[in-house]
Amino acid sequence: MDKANVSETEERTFQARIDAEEKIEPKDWMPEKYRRNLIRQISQHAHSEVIGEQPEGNWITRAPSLERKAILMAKVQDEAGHGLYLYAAAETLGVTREELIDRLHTGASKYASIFNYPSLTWADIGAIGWLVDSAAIVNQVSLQNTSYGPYARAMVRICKEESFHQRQGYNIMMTLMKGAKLQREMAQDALDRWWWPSLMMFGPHDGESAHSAQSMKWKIKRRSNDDLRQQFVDQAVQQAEAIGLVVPDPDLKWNDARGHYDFGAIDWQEFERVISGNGPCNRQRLAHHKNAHDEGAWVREAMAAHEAKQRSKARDVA
Ligand code: BYC
Repeated sequence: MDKANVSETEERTFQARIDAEEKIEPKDWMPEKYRRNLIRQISQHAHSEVIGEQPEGNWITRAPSLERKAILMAKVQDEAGHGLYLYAAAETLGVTREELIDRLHTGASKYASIFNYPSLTWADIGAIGWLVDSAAIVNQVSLQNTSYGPYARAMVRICKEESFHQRQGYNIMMTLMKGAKLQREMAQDALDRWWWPSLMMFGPHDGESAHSAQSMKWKIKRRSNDDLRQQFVDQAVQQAEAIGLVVPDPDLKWNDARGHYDFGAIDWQEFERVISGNGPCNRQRLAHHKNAHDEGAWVREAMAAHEAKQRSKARDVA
């Protein structure tokens, strides 16, 4: 068999494994495009977790009580952990952490648009936990069944932690809505500002999504962007109503025939602006990450030196 036929056969066998719901593991044969597409998605997911620490980290020193502060610190640490699982999953595909971080810093690799908005009040911490983590859960529950083993397994643990994050966010909103007029207004203002960016988290409409068709065929993605967005809207609207919040969408209406809420048009120009680097906080988020990365250089150097010493000791013993 010539080279082209071998690769055709391998691709057919690969697709058959995917169709049979088998997990693909790091040492298995995979098409180069599958590998690259996974590195793209997993690394952007990892970057989102890490950059996503910034808007919430902004409120750790100003949390309104010791209990809220301890909870928020734990949540932000969890997000760092999610980043680590995901970078490790991406590394199993033959890319180094340095390359991934470099792509983030040069803008070659994206991260979730939502983290380019500022967290202006304490209620934003409620809105992020409630809406952003809800959106993340809806998406990530489906990714627990993604075809690449290390990514799927990372998702299982991440989803468990995200449920606690969502609860703590909703609890903040609930507490504010039981409070004084000023607190209720603060909660409503946070919902007004975070609602539309949360809908954008699911990416462009299905017809406009560049990667969806191939990613669905390879079962990297299990449900479409619009399908997941609809599930999020259906659950969030009821949660908002339950505590007296009003979703900032005049076109929002229950559709009996569809069994779902209809909702208004998303501002895709704003989405494009934010993902191309021109959102309210893009520059600040990247500068902060670069700075933290530079300041951590001595830790990486110390660890590399320690590892080299251990290796040389092991060689001496052998
Ligand atoms: N923001 O063809 P499409 C968290 C890009 S963090 C920015 O539909 P795909 C948390 C997309 O990358 C959890 N970019 O892409 C952390 C592509 O550009 P490239 C974050 C976006 O990959 C801290 C282009 O648009 N979750 O929970 O098939 C505190 C075309 O899109 C966005 C994940 O990352 C966006 N919103 O589908 C609190 C989930 N949407 O790559 C909470 C994992 C699209 O060609 N990722 N783009 O340059 C996914 O599930 C999928 O990648 C997406 C997009 C659904 C996001």
